[in-house]
Amino acid sequence: MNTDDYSCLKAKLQTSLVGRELMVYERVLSTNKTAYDLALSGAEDGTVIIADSQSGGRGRRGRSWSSPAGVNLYTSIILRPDIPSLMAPQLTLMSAVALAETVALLLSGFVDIKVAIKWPNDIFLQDKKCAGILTEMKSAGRDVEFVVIGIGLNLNLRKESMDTSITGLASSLYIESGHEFSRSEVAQSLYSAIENWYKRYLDEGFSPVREAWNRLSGIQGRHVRAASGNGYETGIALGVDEEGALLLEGDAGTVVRITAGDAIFI
Ligand code: BT5
Repeated sequence: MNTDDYSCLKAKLQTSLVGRELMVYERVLSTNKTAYDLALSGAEDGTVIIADSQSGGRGRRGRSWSSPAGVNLYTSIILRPDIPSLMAPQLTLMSAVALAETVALLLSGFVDIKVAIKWPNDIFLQDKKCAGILTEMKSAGRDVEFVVIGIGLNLNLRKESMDTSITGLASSLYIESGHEFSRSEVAQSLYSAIENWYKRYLDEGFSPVREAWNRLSGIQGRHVRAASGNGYETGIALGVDEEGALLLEGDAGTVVRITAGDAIFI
């Protein structure tokens, strides 16, 4: 399996923005890096990069993303929204909602399994991670010049070929459902979902994204420990606020806003 998987994708896309420019590579260091470089040289809003494999797939904070060939989806989308840079994290939450809904729809015909978003950007199936999002941004003054939304989704990855560093932590749609998915069809659904949510976000603002994220995360009311600055904050999660920060209510009733880092249920 190689880039041929994606040979008909362009013709089948049902989007008007996301994927109107589509570049498919056999192997890159990181689709986010390729997309970022292309955006710097003026690539247009909605440009999409896909790779069959990545030699240096990136996670957040210097972590890596295991990216073997032939089985998973690795894609980055360039968006040029007219919003302040401070609001850019909302696009990560928007993408997580689109991704979670896509995964739920794909699995719905095969298994009855809960798809959950884990703060801020992981998609979990049965307590194992099947997808992650890395958003990178360039600002122009106080506004966004462009963002690159990078998505890694484990599709047909088998347990026995999983990188040892993620065995026990990771899953794939195949592992959970016993069904193989067409990468091209999954990409097509994902780009439609992202485009629909993106248009809604630009028209209606963050509120509908926030409502969907809170519902899909199941985080509200849970006891959470979240990284904050150099330490940790613990509290009951109230959900994400209007700007996309996670709100935790501590024992003394004070509410803390978490804008980055990881969170775990305790
Ligand atoms: C993420 O980071 O979850 C963001 C991952 C984004 C990957 C995409 S692929 C296309 C685009 N191009 C890139 O170079 N990146 C993006 P983070 O929350 O930091 O999680 C990273 C952690 O997830 C690692 O430290 C591992 O524990 C785990 N992990 C690594 N590879 C994985 C995989 N394939 N499936 C599940 N978990 C994985």
